[in-house]
Amino acid sequence: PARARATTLTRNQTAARAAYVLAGNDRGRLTVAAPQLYPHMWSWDAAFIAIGLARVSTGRALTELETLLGAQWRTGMVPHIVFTEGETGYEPGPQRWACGRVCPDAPQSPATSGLIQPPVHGVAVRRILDAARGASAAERHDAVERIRAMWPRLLAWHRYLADRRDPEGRGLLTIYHGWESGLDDSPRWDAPYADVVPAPEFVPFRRADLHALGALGGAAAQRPSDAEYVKYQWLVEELRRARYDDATACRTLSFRMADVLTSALFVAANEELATVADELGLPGVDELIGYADRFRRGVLETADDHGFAADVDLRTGAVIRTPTIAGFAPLLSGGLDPARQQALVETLTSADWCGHPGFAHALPPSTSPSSPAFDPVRYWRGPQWPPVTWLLIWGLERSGEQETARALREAALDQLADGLFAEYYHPFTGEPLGARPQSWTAAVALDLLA
Ligand code: 2M8
Repeated sequence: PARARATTLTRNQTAARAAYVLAGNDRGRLTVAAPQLYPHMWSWDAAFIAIGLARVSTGRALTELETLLGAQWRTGMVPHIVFTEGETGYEPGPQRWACGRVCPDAPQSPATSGLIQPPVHGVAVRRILDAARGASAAERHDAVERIRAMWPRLLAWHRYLADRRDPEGRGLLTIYHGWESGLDDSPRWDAPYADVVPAPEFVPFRRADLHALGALGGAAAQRPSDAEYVKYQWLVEELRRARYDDATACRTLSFRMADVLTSALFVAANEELATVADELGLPGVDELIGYADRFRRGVLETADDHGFAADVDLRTGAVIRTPTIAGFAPLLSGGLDPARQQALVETLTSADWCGHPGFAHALPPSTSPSSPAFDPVRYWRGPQWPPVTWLLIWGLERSGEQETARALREAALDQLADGLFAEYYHPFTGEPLGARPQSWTAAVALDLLA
């Protein structure tokens, strides 16, 4: 495909347009992930959106998290989708999940999905508190009070993850569906998905995503395949049959992975929340630090000699070392010894990753271009994703890798200067792909530009 760079905005123009995009996707108490393709609230999108909104209004940023936590299940689970009432353009919709009907722990209203997503919310809370420091005394007071009020829900969320998603205490979080990883069709899930086989009587429902993206062209090549989608739908069916009960799910599901990237993000979120608790005199500091230590150990135990981390198939015991972005998890959890950290940063900037000489922007691709599974346009199988870039910049800064972080930040700002805020980008042509405008892309742009 031809290079699609139409405009290059100045940084002020980019920030102004990003704020405009978020305002356009604002539905009052929540921001839709993307107006056509994702007309609801998504859990980890909401956290990134809050990180961006914190640069505009800490109050509005907190509203985003309050809406999400308002849909929390009795178990402490924070659902991956909070459905907007009356929106029918997304499948699977609330009827398909039927959470409120089959599971006593699910809220009756709002309707939600029955899955999780990476727990980056604690990172957002920390950023909001930091942003409030520079705000007026009234805004700061309001932010502190609202963080106090949501604290029990944040702690319950982390407790749910530590207890029910790591029942054996190995320091890695279990996911029941590729959707839970946020990196839906990543090649790291190809092998486990081979064992996800829909029952012969299962009738797949019509996909809505291709239709929603239709007007942009090329949708089928940029989204997961039909074969993958049937498996995604079947896993939802399996979960519904398990009544979304964690103990049953652990026995019956045909997909059960220890997700190293989600686990590393959990480490970081625990550390961030522990500093918030410390600063505001809230309960749970030791508990949060305990979780951070346990899951950091879990993440690091999967790392090879170069610090590259791996997922574990909990059904077979197989270690999955596919070269995807998830391998860089230790840059988010921290704790690598200096030699392996240096090796991992060298891998990240090498020609197998950001440093590929053909790339339009030296940014992390979702899958290594040297992997046979790499596909430059298909979703999480190759394209560059701005929120993941943001996470790596943030992780590198926390790991003391300022120079690499700075280079990524500059490259990210160049990419975002097209002002389109696409869901993901073609690594070689710089072409925008997927939905646009995508809220989390605008949000990370706002934060990086602040
Ligand atoms: C994508 O996932 C949803 C399912 O959750 C979908 O394809 O329909 C992923 O990129 C996920 O990480 C993201 O949170 C969501 C909304 O942006 O879209």
